[in-house]
Amino acid sequence: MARFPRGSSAPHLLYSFFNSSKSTRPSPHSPTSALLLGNFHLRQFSSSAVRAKDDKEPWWKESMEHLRNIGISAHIDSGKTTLTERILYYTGRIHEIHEVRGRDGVGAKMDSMDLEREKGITIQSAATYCTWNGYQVNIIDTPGHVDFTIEVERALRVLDGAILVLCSVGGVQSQSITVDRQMRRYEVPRVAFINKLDRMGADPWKVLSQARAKLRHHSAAVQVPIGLEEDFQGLIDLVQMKAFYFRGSSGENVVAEDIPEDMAAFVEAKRRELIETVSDVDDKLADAFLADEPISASDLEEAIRRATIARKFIPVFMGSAFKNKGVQPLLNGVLNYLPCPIEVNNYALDQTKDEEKVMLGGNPEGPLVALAFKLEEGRFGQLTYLRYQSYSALHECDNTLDTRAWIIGHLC
Ligand SMILES: Nc1nc2c(ncn2[C@@H]2O[C@H](COP(=O)(O)OP(=O)(O)OP(=O)(O)O)[C@@H](O)[C@H]2O)c(=O)[nH]1
Ligand SMILES: [Mg+2]
Repeated sequence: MARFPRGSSAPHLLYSFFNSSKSTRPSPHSPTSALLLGNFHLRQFSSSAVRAKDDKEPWWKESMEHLRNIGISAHIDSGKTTLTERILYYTGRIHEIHEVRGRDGVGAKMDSMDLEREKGITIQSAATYCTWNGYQVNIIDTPGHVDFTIEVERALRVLDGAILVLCSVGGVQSQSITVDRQMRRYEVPRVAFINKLDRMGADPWKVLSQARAKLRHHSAAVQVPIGLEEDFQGLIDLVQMKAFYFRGSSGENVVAEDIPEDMAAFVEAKRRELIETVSDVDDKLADAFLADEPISASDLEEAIRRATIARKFIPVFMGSAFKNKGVQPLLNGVLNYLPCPIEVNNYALDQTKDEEKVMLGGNPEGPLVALAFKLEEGRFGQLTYLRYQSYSALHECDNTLDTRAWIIGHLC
């Protein structure tokens, strides 16, 4: 499995903002303007394990490997914003946790609009970033309400991977089916997170079988909860075969312990189920499984990564964002199982060559190619959110453009 050393050079931010109030028209002759943007959903994936190694690795490769662009999507009220708040807290981006509709009246960081705070729902997608174990993770928290589906759609076009949140009580709902269909349409590899294990009636195994039946997920749990509802205490990792507890006032101290003896048989059965499910779609793991060879944690982790990036498998995580349990292992799962930008090949269409497909492999050495995926009226004028696909020409204060929308900004 691709394990990367810590402390690499800071990865480039793939989301950027520019103020379009200083617009000028782009040159129609620039190489970039010849590309018809907006076709990034034509994708292919290649895991680093199967990608041919270059003899001489380019300067940007390591920083790209340390980057994840992910979205958090699901039906309404499943806990996406609560989960994002914890992610920002554990990664040090914020120093206090505030709840959606919390008693302190402050509200979660990502629901920044007054109306969002008043209603306690997310209305617009919001982008943020954090660093975790030396990786930069760019995150888009999307709304779950059916009226704002277009916001999810826009976000999914520019993401390399996603967390699909499911409620352990409500299970798979009609909006979960819609969001999952959107993820499928944009070919986004995903991990699932079954949230709210602390709630009365929580049943993650029922939700997992619903996801298999209703969403046709080829999936298996990579964790087993220790207790449920009020008794929910921690999680057993089926790859590492360790029990994790979340101590401290906000669950910030993750403590690894041995698996409780009374759960050993159940955990063994669930690990076997995980290996069997991944073996169905991964030949290398299947060979080891059929030969009855011992399967190490790293063998299993690599196989899960290959199958997830190939969109043949969905690893299922569990927890309770509200009770501060299970968020850090989920973040590790994002790094371990979701692709980095150079494992995703997006395509643009070259207008000068009869819309010939041009592969954009996340390589920053090509001409500047970006998709303006979201416009927002802010205090300082119109903000445009860009996803860069290649950008060697990009320097501070460069003029940059989106040929389709005829927007030019001044990056400063
Ligand atoms: N018991 C419990 N409640 C939770 C959990 N996660 C979130 N909630 C609560 O569920 C409600 C909705 O949470 P949000 O984080 O706003 O959900 P969301 O998915 O972002 O909602 P939308 O963006 O409006 O679709 C809030 O009252 C949260 O406090 C959890 O793990 N357990
Ligand atoms: Mg929300």
